[in-house]
Amino acid sequence: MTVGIGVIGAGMIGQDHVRRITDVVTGAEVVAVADVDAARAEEVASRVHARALASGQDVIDDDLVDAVVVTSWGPTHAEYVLGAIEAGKYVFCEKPLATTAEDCLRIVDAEQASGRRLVQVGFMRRYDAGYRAMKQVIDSGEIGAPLLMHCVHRNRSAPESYHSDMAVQDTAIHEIDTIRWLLDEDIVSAQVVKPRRTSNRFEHLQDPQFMLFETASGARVDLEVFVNCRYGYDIQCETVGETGTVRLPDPESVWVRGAGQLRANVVQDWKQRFGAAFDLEFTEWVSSIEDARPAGPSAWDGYAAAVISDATTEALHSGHVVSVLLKDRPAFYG
Ligand code: NAD
Ligand code: ISE
Repeated sequence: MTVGIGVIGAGMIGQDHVRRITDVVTGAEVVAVADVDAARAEEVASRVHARALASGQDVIDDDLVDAVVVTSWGPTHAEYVLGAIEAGKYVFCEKPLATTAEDCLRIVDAEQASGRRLVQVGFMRRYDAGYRAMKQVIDSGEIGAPLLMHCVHRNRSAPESYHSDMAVQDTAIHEIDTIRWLLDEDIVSAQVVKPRRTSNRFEHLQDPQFMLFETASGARVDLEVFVNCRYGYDIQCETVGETGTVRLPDPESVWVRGAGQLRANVVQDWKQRFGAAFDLEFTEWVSSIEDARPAGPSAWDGYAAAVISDATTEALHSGHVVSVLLKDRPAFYG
């Protein structure tokens, strides 16, 4: 069986996923593409001999489309995910699932009403080899109960359109999901500390930010978000347990000795850093559709991340520790 995929949103990551589905993943083919920029949709569709359709809804309704990939701007995600559920089609949605917790809940409710797991959220770190190895160590009990986690999320630079709330909504949302998944528990409170700001930023931006999370068991997580670090794309994570620690490896790079120096390169963007994770994410997603057994990050994970993100945004503005108030997880989500 070949899974026919329709892509809504042919921008930076949409194009990368179109290439990936075509060149890397077996058992799937891009059959339709839509973008509000019709010329862009046409161009991207033509690269893979797919059809450019007039709207996202046309992609959802198309008979050749078995599954939908949503890679348009965040505020448009909810409409397309709800449309795909309504049509009874599997849908992979890049983060965020929706830009409000209310919209995430509407998706969770609609999916439950449909009676089947149809939605997967693009939290690709769960597919990164380093994070997977870290989870294995934590789950094995080898380092004892996790007590602390230290995380770093650095981007080389952020455009003028990037504002202070995006440090959590767009950037730290990856760690929010990763913390929940690695520790297998929810985050119960958030706090944001504002350090001295880098001069390499647009005036309106608070950068860096220092976030502190507390989990249900009392473990504490600190996260530095620094989106104008200038030197590269740098993701770090160390979990400290009662009897040991486990740390994410740096991406593979050769060591160069010369001119009196010993150096290794730093990757420059998320495409390079998580390319292999994205490949595996799509490979496993397509297999899960073939087997009709969805297993990746769920709509519930998207909802939880949105609620935690809202609490963290409130913490940024208030300067207070803000509690996270999640609804009870329905049995539907295991
Ligand atoms: P982008 O601006 O490059 O692309 C978005 C595309 O969506 C544009 O071509 C735009 O014309 C199109 N679009 C906007 N509204 C639309 C609509 N209503 N219907 C159809 N098309 C529409 O943005 P991007 O960087 O590709 O990001 C897209 C999404 O992917 C965002 O939600 C972003 O957060 C997410 N993203 C995830 C990662 C990751 O690491 N997982 C990395 C980058 C982006
Ligand atoms: C971007 O949207 C991503 O998802 C990247 O992984 C993250 O590092 C970046 O800060 C976001 O803007």
